[in-house]
Amino acid sequence: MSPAAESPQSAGSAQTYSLVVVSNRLPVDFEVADDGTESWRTSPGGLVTALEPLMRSSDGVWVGWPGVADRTFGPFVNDGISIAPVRLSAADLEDYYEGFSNDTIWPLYHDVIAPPSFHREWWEAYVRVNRRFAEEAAAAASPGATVWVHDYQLQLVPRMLREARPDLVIGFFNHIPFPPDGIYAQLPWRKQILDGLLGADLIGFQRAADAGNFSRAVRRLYGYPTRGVAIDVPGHNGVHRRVIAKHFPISIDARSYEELARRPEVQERARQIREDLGNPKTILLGVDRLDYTKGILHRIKAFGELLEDGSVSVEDVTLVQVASPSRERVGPYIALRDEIELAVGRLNGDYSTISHTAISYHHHGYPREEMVALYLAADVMLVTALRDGMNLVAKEYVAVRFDRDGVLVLSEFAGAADELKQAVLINPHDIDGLKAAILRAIAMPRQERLRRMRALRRKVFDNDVAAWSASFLRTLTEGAAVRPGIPDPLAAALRDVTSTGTLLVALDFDGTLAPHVDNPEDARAVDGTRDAVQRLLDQDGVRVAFVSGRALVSLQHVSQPQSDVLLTGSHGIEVQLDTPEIELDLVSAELEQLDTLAQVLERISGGVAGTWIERKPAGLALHTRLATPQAAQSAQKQAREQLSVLLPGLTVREGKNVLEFAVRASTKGDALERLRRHTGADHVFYAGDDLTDEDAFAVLGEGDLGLKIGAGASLAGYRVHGPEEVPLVLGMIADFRDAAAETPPQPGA
Ligand code: GDG
Repeated sequence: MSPAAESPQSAGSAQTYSLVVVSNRLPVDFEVADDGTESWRTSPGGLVTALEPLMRSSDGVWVGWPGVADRTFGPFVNDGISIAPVRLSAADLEDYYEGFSNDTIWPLYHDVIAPPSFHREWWEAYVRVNRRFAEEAAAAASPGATVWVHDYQLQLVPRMLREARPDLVIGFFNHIPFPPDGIYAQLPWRKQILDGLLGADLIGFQRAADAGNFSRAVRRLYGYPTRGVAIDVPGHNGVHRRVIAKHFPISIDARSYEELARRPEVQERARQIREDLGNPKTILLGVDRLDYTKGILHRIKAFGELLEDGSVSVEDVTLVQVASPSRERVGPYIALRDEIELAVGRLNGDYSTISHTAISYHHHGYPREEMVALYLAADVMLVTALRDGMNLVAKEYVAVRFDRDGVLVLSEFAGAADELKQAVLINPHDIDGLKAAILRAIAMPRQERLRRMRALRRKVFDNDVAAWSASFLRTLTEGAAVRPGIPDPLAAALRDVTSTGTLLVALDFDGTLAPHVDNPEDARAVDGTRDAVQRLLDQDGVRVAFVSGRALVSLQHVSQPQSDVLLTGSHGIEVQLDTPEIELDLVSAELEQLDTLAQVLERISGGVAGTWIERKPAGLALHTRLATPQAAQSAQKQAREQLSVLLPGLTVREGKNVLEFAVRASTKGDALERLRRHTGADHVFYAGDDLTDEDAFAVLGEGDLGLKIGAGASLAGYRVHGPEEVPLVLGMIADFRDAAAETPPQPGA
């Protein structure tokens, strides 16, 4: 696409989004061709692939730097993804990116393989640029939005964001290792960085050891209590905020790699590569960014010694090394390139023949197809990192090998070693051990190769990048702490929206007015709810409704509503709107479907402990709250599969530990629309806690207000901690209306 028009002001977008991803680089690069043509090029990485569907479907935006200095771009949409570019000057790049990020944090976090440089002006640039990213993210986030910040360049953003926007749910993922305390403690700004990260609700790491290192640093430098993955951070008002620090090993889009590998032209290219190399018996392959963490020199040394002592010959074995250009203006990288190229040159000078090259060395970036062809051609993949957060190359090699052949030699210092245990694991510092591992890989019998690769592939395909991002976001939005009390922005919005005009106050019951309990019939609203509802019922121009997924008789039983509360049950299939009777209509075909549904679910539930059936007027619910997670999953899967064949027209709805099937499609959104028509309200206030309440939030418009109870991704504009806050909120609405009624209208208002 063509570039968005440059805007003279800040790139901050007026539009806001419920999901904001923040990373140093955007998933698109700004490019200027030789003829001066400007364009945006998508740079497809695992992260984009993982987040793309989510970004498209869930109203998301990506905030980051577009890869060119000193240019200001307005927000734009590329390939269905909203983009909010952050401007960086050439000086920012030098000090914040090349300096503090890549020459202070990167070497420090990778076990000081190279000595980190500490410069105060770099730190100042890091703070300044992090603030810019935080401001852009805050401007792009809608009320209560989820913000996911990525990587070591942006460690101060979570705290800055929290201060600017306490309503946000904030996650951070660190793609590189987090060092042990003895090393971390060298950082002059060690406390500021920890504080920056602790602004997040969830901090994700690649390995359990990284999360442990982080928690220990927090304990030692701040003395905050930590238990397991939880860290209790003292807040201003004496209330602790719980932060979770946990490992979420990143992965790749394994299927897309296999799909590429299966293409005939890619396989043909793999054959061609082998032929061009002189048909050696064994191709060894290394693919890395040219970086001192990757152990490229150790690999070359081991291979050189194998040639020298005659264990392998250049006719039989070739090492292909792709070292893609990286951070070419950072001092240690310039020196490393010289060292590697000197070593490669020496070795080739000593051992190559006219027909066979010892090391086929390439300092280029290649298209992904070429990388996949190289993986396919390689008999042995060498991943010899001295320290690596994960190492995606290892996983890509495994994903590509649909023939189940090939041997992965993997450093135990790469995060991937935690999962890929069937690789040949090595310590790259132990050159003799590395040589022995290479020889073992070259000679490994086919049966053993297939057995290992099969197990490796299962790991990589079961835990792909979609599973990774889903698991991170689930933990973030379900587990993230929402503080008790009424946030100021909510109070202000309540005043704006609810104090005048006719108002419908529609409330979900379970999880909103009443805490969730094991036995649904025991659910009761928290103290103070009844009085607060009564105050609203006594107001002029206010109607109150309960909106529930429960059957209406059950809702009546547990909520014991005052007689003028409007009721809708079974997601709007049953209503009682100023009538003595419950209204419901089902045709005979629907009644028959209901019978079949009951038979199927009873059979499944009978076989799975901890599950039970709840009958509803137009459907049935399969509850799994008391089952083990595996049993719950299996029961739900059976129900979905069997019913999708027997009764394909059913409406299926998933809630917390419950799967509901209905013969009549209706949602809480339908219920709310009906209530709005019935009451003719100017404004609607809706509060709910569950996935099914999202349908109601979805039908709210301008002049309405949605309140999500508890954590979790939501379309609602505001959230509170739990049912305890709801009577307070209802009381505030009554207060605001009382106050508005007492204040005479202002002239001209
Ligand atoms: C950081 C962490 C963590 C490389 N050369 C070419 C090319 N690549 C691709 C590879 C792979 C990616 O770049 C490199 O990922 P790695 O994981 O191996 O390493 P880092 O770049 O250091 O990444 C690391 C990762 O973040 C994710 O969290 O695993 O530990 O250091 O996908 O295939 N791709 C193409 N041409 C090349 O020449 N197309």
